[in-house]
Amino acid sequence: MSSLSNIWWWWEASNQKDQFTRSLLTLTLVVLVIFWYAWLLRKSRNQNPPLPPGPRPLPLVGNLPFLDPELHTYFAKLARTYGPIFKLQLGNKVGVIVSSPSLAKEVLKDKDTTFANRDPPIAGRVTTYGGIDIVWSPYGPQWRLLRKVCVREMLGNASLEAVYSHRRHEVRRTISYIYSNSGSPVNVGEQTFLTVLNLITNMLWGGTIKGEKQHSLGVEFRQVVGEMTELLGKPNVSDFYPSLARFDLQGVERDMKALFLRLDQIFDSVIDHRLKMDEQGIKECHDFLHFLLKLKDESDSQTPFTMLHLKALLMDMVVGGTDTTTNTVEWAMAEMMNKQETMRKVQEELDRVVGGESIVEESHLPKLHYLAAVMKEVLRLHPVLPLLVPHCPSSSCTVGGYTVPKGARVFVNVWTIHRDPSIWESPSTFEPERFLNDRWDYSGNDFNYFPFGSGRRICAGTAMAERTVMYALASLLHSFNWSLPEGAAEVDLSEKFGIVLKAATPLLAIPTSRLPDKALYL
Ligand code: HEM
Ligand SMILES: *[C@@H]1O[C@H](CO)[C@@H](O)[C@H](O)[C@H]1NC(C)=O
Ligand SMILES: *[C@@H]1O[C@H](CO)[C@@H](O)[C@H](O)[C@H]1NC(C)=O
Ligand SMILES: CC(=O)N[C@H]1CO[C@H](CO)[C@@H](O)[C@@H]1O
Repeated sequence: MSSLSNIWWWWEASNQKDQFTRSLLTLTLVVLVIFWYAWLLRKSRNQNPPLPPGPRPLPLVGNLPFLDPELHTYFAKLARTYGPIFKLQLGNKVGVIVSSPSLAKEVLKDKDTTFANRDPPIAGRVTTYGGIDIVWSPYGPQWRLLRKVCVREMLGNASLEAVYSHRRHEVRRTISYIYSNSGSPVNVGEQTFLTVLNLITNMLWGGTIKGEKQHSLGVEFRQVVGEMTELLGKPNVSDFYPSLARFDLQGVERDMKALFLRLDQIFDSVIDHRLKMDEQGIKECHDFLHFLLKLKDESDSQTPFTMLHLKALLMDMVVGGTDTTTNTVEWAMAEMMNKQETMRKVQEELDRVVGGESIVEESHLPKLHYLAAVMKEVLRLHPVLPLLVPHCPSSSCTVGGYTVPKGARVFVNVWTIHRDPSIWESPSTFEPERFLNDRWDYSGNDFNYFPFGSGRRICAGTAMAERTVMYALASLLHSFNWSLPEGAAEVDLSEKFGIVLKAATPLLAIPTSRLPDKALYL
């Protein structure tokens, strides 16, 4: 007590009474401090419910040093140790990884409104004019407007139907190109990417760019989009230490900006060209760009739609639509190269439904049940967004009995769920037959199978993805037999994680024509 009494050094004790009061005050203070401390302890212990379990973080860096770039398999491994919900301390941010159907349902359905938010990484913000697009906008009226515009004017059934001729034109052009290369190896991913890109840009701005220029633009796009999705998937210091972001230590912002500027210039030149065409009264193109420009001119200030919003939407369609579709087609072809009997069954179905004397049309697609099962099985084994797009709760809430703090980055590991042996029989075998019974769909109602996500943030392009993947696969397999180059015994099916899951080795396969009438290839 004597050393504690020293805190009263400024209160000169001149008599006994003063000394007594002083001791009494000291005692009261000590008791108060003890109570306060006990209260704090109780509060922290009662931090109810607690945060999810997880590997012990190091001071300052947390679990970052141990992060494996193949995030989906790394997360799957940790889930085996820590359970279906676990936490990683990623610098200043908390990452929460969910890997069971019931917890996925809690996040994407029961607490959908809370989790329908995003925390855009630097790379995402740079490429989308500050995160003002559909993918990265927070849940709210702005996001709703953008999403509605895209679904109604471009990605819905009716609009898709209206521009079938564009898709047909591009797919036929690719088939004819592959035909002219019969017998030599074709890079399946590259050809598909060019087709899908042309198909999407055609839907976006019609025939504004044509011919030779279109091809060189396509090659450039593929490179830029590929690099972008790779950067988007890479964990980066600036994201985990927002206070360090302005130093851009790894140069992500710089690299991404350079890529972004190349696309931005392309958009600018297309828009310029269109505005000039409109001025000169050259024929009106009723495409998506036309609609967006009109929307911009009529925009009210409550939920604004500016030139930047317009370009951000173009970016979403180009970046979100191409790599995803392409990789699904490439995975399907790769899996079938290793399982010829599946490929033969698809071709038999095509011969039955389409026949050998005509070409595949989109109207055939609803009758191709076996091919649909192949696509579903590919999306099960290789969901192109294996962790969806990270969600971010707008307030702290409870999931699976644990607290998920506001602002956490929530990854739903759909890849793990799609390979869970308690749900799927021999989960790592490619077996389209399991989807023949029509029990599974990907509308987001089933939390055992949701390659497009679920809830408010479910993929906006599902209808288009489905059509494009089916149409491309049907045309490739109806027109050609495919074999591996001399010396290649099997296709390497290992995966490489960006934000998009790609084949680690690009698929090269040799086409030979299988339709007797050469006119069907022109
Ligand atoms: C096989 C092809 C595709 C797959 C597997 C796929 C899957 C997904 C997934 C898993 C999400 C995230 C859902 C979530 O956050 O929980 C997503 C979001 C999105 N996708 Fe797709 N997608 C595909 C193709 C497309 C296409 C072709 C387009 C458009 C042209 C598109 C546009 C979008 C957009 C705009 C979002 C953001 C939605 C939002 O945040 O509100 N996707 N997609
Ligand atoms: C769009 O078409 C697909 C099949 O062609 C159908 O299953 C789906 O219900 C349609 N969606 C709407 C909104 O009409
Ligand atoms: C295509 O492959 C199948 C099965 O391998 C074979 O029976 C058929 O003759 C091939 N078609 C042509 C035109 O080579
Ligand atoms: C954790 C990490 O280092 N992530 C990546 C950040 O971005 C650069 C590229 O700009 C990558 O090389 C790093 O691997």
